[in-house]
Amino acid sequence: MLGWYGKSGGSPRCESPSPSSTIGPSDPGLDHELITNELITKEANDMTRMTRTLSLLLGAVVTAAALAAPGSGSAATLKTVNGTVGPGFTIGLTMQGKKVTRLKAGTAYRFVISDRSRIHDFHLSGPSFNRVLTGVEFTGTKRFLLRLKKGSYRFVCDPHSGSMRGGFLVA
Ligand SMILES: [Cu+2]
Repeated sequence: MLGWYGKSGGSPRCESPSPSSTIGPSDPGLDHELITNELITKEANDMTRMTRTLSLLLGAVVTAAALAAPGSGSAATLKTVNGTVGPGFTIGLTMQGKKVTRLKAGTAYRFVISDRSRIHDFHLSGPSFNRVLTGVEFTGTKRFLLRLKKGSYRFVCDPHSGSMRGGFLVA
């Protein structure tokens, strides 16, 4: 029925819409990339365009990614890590509702940090990475695109680092 139209064998398959190719240049000196909300929006637009262009090729892949990260919207290939601090004396990092203990090295994750208190901050550090993602005075949500290298990472609220702390492994 499909005849020549359905003939297969000629089209190279795209294994995956590699996030690294759309996020930025792979500068060997840049182990960590930090991209602001605005750039994520721009990237999402690019992704939408690319997805439309390659929709025939990538259809199956995009569906799989959407299943893996429900609710992540247009940047369906990115996994979201949710960080929260406050309003009580709590700090945590979860992915799809589960506590984060391990992430993949070299993979880009979207970190969405919700800071619900003016007395806490969210400070993430690890191998050659050290950044206060949300400051003490700040309340609200900030988004970061992070690609982390192997190692042990910790996050703390600096004013209360004795009790408000956690960590995860990147491998
Ligand atoms: Cu605190």
